[in-house]
Amino acid sequence: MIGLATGAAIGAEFEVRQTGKIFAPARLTVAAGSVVHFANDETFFHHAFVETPQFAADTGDIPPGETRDIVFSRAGIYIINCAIHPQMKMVVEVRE
Ligand SMILES: [Cu+2]
Repeated sequence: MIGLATGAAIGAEFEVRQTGKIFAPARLTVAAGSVVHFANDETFFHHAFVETPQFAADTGDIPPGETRDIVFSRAGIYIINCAIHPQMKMVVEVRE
């Protein structure tokens, strides 16, 4: 169950591409417990992270052509940033 933007079941998987120095899609709605795969389609590093009082996660550097996962365990609306490209942002809405 990859790539669906809405209607997630618990434990569903989603994919975000990092390409053209953007996250695609720019917004994703998932159920709590879902895993999001962050795939780097480019020839340089990306690095996705989220830091809020209620939830934080960090993929570390993602080499070209590789994928790192974040499990969104807690409901909320989170801005995902790239530590390397400050202009790169997306929103993940996590529902109960
Ligand atoms: Cu980046």
